[in-house]
Amino acid sequence: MQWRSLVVGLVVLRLSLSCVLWLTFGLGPGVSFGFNFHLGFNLHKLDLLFREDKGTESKGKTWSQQIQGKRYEQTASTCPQVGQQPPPQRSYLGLFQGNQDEYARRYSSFPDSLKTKMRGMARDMFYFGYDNYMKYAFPKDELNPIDCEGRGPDVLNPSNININDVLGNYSLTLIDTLDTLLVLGNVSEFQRAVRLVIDTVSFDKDSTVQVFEANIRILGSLISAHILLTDPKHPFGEVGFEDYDNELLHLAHDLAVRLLPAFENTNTGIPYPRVNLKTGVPPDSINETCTAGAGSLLVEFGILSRLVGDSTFEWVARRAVRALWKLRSNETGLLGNVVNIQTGQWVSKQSGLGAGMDSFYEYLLKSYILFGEKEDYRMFQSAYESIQIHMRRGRESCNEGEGDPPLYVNVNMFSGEIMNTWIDSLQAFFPGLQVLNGDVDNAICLHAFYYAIWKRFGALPERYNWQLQAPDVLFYPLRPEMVESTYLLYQATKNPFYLHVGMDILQSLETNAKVRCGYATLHHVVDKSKEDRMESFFLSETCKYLYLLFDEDNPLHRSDNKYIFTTEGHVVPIDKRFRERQWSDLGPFTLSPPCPCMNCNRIPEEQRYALPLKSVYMRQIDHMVGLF
Ligand code: DMJ
Repeated sequence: MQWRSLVVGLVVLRLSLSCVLWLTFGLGPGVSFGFNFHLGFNLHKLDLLFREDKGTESKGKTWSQQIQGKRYEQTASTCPQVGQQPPPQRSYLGLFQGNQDEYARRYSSFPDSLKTKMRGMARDMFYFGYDNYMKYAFPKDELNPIDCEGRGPDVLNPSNININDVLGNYSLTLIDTLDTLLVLGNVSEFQRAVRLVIDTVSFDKDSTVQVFEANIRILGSLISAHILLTDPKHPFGEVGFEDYDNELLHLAHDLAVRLLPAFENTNTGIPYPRVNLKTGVPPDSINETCTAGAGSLLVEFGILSRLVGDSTFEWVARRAVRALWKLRSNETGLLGNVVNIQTGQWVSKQSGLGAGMDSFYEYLLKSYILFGEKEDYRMFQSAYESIQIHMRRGRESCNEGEGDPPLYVNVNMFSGEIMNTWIDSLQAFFPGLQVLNGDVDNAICLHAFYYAIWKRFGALPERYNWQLQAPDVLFYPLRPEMVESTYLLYQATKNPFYLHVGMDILQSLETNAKVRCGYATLHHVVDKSKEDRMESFFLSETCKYLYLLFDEDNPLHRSDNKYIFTTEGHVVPIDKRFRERQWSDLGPFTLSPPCPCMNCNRIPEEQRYALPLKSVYMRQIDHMVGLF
C-alpha cells in the first residue's frame, strides 16, 4: 500500500505544481527555451521536474488524444522531416485546454465578403503608394511619403549606405513595382510603366550600389517583367505590346555587366559587396561581405544566363555560392554571416536565419526549383539539417507535446552555442521557405511566434529580444517577410487563420504607417513615430503578398501556372527552358524530378478547418511575448 500512496502523492504534487504554474504565468514551464538564462524564476528547472523519463513515455497517448479523444493524423509521409523525432508524450498543457475557444471563435472562419473587402483594401494601399510615387517622386528612386517628395542617392554623404546601397538614381521604385501591377491585373499601367522604364532608365550612372540590392530589386524585376511580357503562357497571358524589342532584357544585361567587376580580383570568388555602375569596384572598397549579399545572386544571374545564352553570370554566382559553402564549419555545417572575400576568414561567426544569411538559404532551394541542379538541393538540405540541429530550440513537435514553442536562435557557427537572445524581423521569411520545403508543421509554429509579436506592436520590431520580451531594435521599415510567410502558409493550408493574420497586418499598416502621400517607416514600434521613407519593397512585396493573400482567383493561383517569387517578390515562372542550358562547364546537370518530400508534410484535412496551431499553444506563445 505504501508505494501506492507514494505514487498518488507524487501525482497530486505534480498536478498542484502544474496548476500553480498555470495560474501564475498562464502556461507551464516554458519561458526559458531550454537555456540557462535566468528570468528571476527558473521555469526551466521546473520544466525538468515535470519531464517524464523518456524510456517510460506512453507511445499511444498524445496530448491531443487526452484532450479531445482524437489524434491529429499526419498524412502518409515517405520522408520524415529533418530533426523531427516522435513527439514526447507529455500532457500538462492539456490542463489549459479550456482556453482554446477564444482562439477558435476568433480565427476559424472568414466570410467571402470580408475577403473581397480586404483585397480591395490591399489594392487601395498599393495604389495610394504607387500613384503618389508617380505623382511626386518619379523619376527619383523613392517617395518620401510624409513630405511628398522624391528621394535619390545621398550624394552629400557617400558613406550613408543605408540609402546609397539601394538608391542608384535609376527610378528604383518604378522598376521594382512592375510585376505587382500585373498581379493586380492592371495591364495598361504595366505597359505604360514598362515604356517609361525603357524610355528613361539608364545604368550609366556614377552610383555606388550594393551588388545584392541592385540584383534583387532591379535585375530581378527587369527579367521578371521581360519574361511576363514575352511569354504568353505565363501567368497573365498576352500582356506584351507589338514593338517590344527585348529592351528590358537588354537593360538587365547591361546592369549585370556593370556588376561583374565585383567578381574580379577576389581570391575566394566571393564578390565585393559594392560596385560603382560607371567605374567598377571603388578603390577604397572593403573586403568584407555578408553571406546573403554574396550568396543570393544565383536565381537572377542564372535566369539571365539562360535568357541571353551566356554562362558568365551563372558561373560567377555559382562560384560564389560554392566558395561560401566550402567555408562552412566541419563541426556544425553552419556558415557565419560576414566573411573576408580575400582570406576566406569569417569576420562574424554568428549563424542565424535573419540578417546577413536569410536569402542564402532561400536561393539554394529556389535555384534548385528553377534550374534543377541537384547540387543546390543537396546544399539546401544539408543547411536545413544543420539549422534544425543547432539553431532550433523548444519542443520537438509544433502541435504536440509540452515545452517551449519552437524558435530558431542565433548561434556560433563553430560551436553551435547561443550568441544572443534576439530574433530579427528578416527571419520571419523562414516559415515561407519551410512551406516550400514541405515542412509545414515547423512553419506554422515559427510564424505563430512572429504573429504574436506583430499583435503586440502592430508591426515587427527589427530585433525582438525573446528573453526580455521587448524589442532590441525598434524600427519597422514596412518589411514584407511576415506577410510573405502568411501568404505561403495560406496557400499550403487554406486555413482562415492566415486571412485573419493578413487582415490584422493590413489594419495595423493603415493605422500605424499611413501618412499624407504613402506609408512610412515606423521609427519606433512602441510610440509609432515615423521616418520619412517608403522602401521600394513595400510596393513590390508587402502590398503584392497582401493582395495575393485575399485574391483567390488570381492567375498565379491557377493550377496550370507554376511560379516562384524571387527574394524581392518578383514572379518567375517555373519553366522547362530554365532547366535547359547550352553550356556544360558548371559540373553535372540533371533533370530529375524534385525530392519526393514535395507536399509530403501537407496539413491533414481536419486541421484545415480547425486552428493550424492548437489554441493552447497560441495562448502559450501570446503569453511568452507579453500579450497578457
Ligand atoms: C527585401 O529587399 C528582400 O525581401 C530581401 O530579401 C530582404 N530584405 C528586404 C525586405 O525586408
